[in-house]
Amino acid sequence: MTNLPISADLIAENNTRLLPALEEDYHALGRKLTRGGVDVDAVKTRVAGFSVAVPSWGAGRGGTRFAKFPLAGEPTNIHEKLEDCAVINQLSRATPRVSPHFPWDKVSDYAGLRQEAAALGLGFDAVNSNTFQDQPGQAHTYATGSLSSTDAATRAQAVAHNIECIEIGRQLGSRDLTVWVGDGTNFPGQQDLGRSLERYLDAAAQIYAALPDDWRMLLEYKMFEPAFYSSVISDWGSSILAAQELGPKAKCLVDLGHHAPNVNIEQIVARLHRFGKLGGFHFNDSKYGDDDLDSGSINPHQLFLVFNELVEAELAPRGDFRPAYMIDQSHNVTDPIESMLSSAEAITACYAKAILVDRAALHGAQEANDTMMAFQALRRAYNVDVGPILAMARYEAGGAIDVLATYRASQWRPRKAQERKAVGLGAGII
Ligand code: AOS
Ligand code: ZN
Ligand code: ZN
Repeated sequence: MTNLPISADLIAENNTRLLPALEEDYHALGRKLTRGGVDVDAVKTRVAGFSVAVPSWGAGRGGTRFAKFPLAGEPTNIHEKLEDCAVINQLSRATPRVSPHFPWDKVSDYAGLRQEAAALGLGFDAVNSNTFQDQPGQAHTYATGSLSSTDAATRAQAVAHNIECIEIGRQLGSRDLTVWVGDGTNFPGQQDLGRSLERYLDAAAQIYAALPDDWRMLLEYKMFEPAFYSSVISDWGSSILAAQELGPKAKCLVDLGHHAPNVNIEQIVARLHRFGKLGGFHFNDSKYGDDDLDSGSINPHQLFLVFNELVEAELAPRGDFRPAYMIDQSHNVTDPIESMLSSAEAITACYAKAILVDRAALHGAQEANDTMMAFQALRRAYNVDVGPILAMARYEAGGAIDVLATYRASQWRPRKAQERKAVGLGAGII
């Protein structure tokens, strides 16, 4: 039995007010799309089937290395984080799974946690391990590396933690382990660049060996930070080479903020898919580095082009193509619930626009080397305001037509500010 956090009456009240205008806009868009041979209801059905996971840590306020400004009423533990994630899903109907992070989300009863999530209408997505921070009472420090450490006992500890994450994930109903390591160096000569990768591969193989048959290990790459001279898994090349060496259950994970500025990420997506190694995505946006800004807030066109490749991949799947989509953002100056509502909408909108691309026209123009018409096939779809399709899909699924207005009307955060204990440094990432 589900027990959703926002009053169904409040959602209904808001929707009743907004429905006449939405119906008008939806039908007007439907008529326009029909002229191009597109059935708006069919697009809506595909949009309704799309979902993206939210990260448990994203429910808390993020920060920078300079400061973190907690928000009154933000969650301080996994139970409160789940409640907030349930609000996001109840209103958006697009985020039914939470991606947990260990040991941050550690509890004594994982079967109980799974039930608690289910009662809130949520399941669990990829489990994230953490060997980029030391934990209280930990025997060996990760100060100079984890899976690639020169110290065998440190590597063994990092491997054991990842295997524990798999075990926890099994109890939660997850099927993916995401591994991101901060391992790397700050000085030329600090470590042997070849041997550190060798040690990483050896440790990663031990984790891989512990994966259940239907699980995948997602290797997240990142160019720099926390290491500023070299990172062990710095780019998609390192990630795919490692994934190929580990085996078929190892895949690559693309975080949009983990590349050098202006890198053609959509091309990376196409490359990874070509080799059956596209495993997952962390959505965010960036201006300078791994800024973890809200999806689509800086470069929505890039997000659309990424989805254009993902739709191409859907049409020509290789192996078990089931990308794990997750929002990975740091909400430093907004209410995290509002940011994730807005981001889920931005991400889904880009998926909808990519569906609208006239594939026959695009492929025909590509074959004929008609550059302008190929570009126009993308441009036409990008220019469509798909808002009414998303809103109608949400409405029909029981969500809110206007997610932010309904959230604000619910007074969720002010109420939680009264009920929840003060956060200290809070639950978000720094
Ligand atoms: C780090 O930069 C990566 O994006 C991780 O995916 C994630 O943000 C981290 O595991 C949470 O701290
Ligand atoms: Zn990430
Ligand atoms: Zn990141």
